[in-house]
Amino acid sequence: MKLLSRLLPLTALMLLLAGCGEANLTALDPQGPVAEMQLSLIKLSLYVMIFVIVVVFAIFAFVLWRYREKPGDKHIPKQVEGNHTLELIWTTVPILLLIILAIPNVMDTFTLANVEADENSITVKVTGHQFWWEFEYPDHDIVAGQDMYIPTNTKIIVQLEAADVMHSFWVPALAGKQDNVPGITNDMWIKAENPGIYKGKCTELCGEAHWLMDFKVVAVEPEVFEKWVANMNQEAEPVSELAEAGREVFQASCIGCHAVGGVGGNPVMGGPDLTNFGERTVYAGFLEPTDENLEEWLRNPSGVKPGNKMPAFNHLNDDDMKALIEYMKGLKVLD
Ligand code: HEC
Ligand SMILES: [Cu+2]
Repeated sequence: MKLLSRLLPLTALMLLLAGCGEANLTALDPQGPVAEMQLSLIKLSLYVMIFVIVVVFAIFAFVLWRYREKPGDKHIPKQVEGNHTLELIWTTVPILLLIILAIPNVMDTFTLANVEADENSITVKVTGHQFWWEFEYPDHDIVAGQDMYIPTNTKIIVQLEAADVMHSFWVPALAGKQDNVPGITNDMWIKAENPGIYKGKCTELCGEAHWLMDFKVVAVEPEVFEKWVANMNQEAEPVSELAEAGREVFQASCIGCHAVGGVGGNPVMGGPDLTNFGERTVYAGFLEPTDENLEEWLRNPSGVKPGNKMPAFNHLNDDDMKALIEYMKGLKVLD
């Protein structure tokens, strides 16, 4: 009963922590060959460790029981020094286990380090900024913000860089972490088997809003990717008169920092490319995509995401704000 009362809170805690996992934000449900390789290495190491623990504890328990003190038996056991057979066993078995671990580890390390291009691979330069992500496609002359679009079943060569401080690129369903370091390019590759939206996080403490520096890898069929590429260098037509008016506000206040359709932006103090902003599933990396959230973001960005570098536009009147929001929601490239 006492044991049970101790185990219950522990079980409750475990269930609670299990609930912390977000869909897609797990390395245990791999969605591509890189994550699959890494998970199989994790599993292999785990099995080897479990084997060692079970064997050691079994021998330990047996010896405790077999050589326990027996009532009345006061004689000193036979004193032995060294045992060749035992020594041979406990030297060879660990060596064998290490070889079992080493072979797939070394093989996979080479496979994972191979960032050589193949005939249909695509290169994406990923730059971490405080506190957002930039995805540049040098072969296609495209820059995208926050959402990294990739075609399915295609090798994506990822070149990691940082604009300010260190960040770290992690899309658990597709691959393990790799750092973005200022002045250095770190290479890795990923591949997604199925279309889907895979969540990513910055995993290097990079400042106040580090924990909100989320992004998405959006894997789409190759035909959809072609369409995306073709449309990312042009601005969507405003859908209404209101959006047209919003476009003017945008041209006057925002274009100097945010590019749309390849025009505008600022490499030093600018923010994410907004060409396909209307297709974001979250705003600024983490906000539910509602008009209210967008307005709150525009009026008081650092109240929503502490320490970020976007200036507040609280001076915009209600009409301009409404028009601007209408325009921004219409910035789409896929429909
Ligand atoms: C001085 C440069 C600057 C100006 C001017 C500016 N922004 Fe930004 N903006 C940023 C930066 C930097 C970020 C990234 C903030 C972050 O998430 O850390 C950003 C982020 C955003 C985002 C979130 C983007 C996303 O991909 O989810 C939106 C929306 C946005 N800005 C809209 C606007 C609008 C509309 C205007 C004009 C009214 C504007 N910005 C003016 C710098 C600027
Ligand atoms: Cu970061």
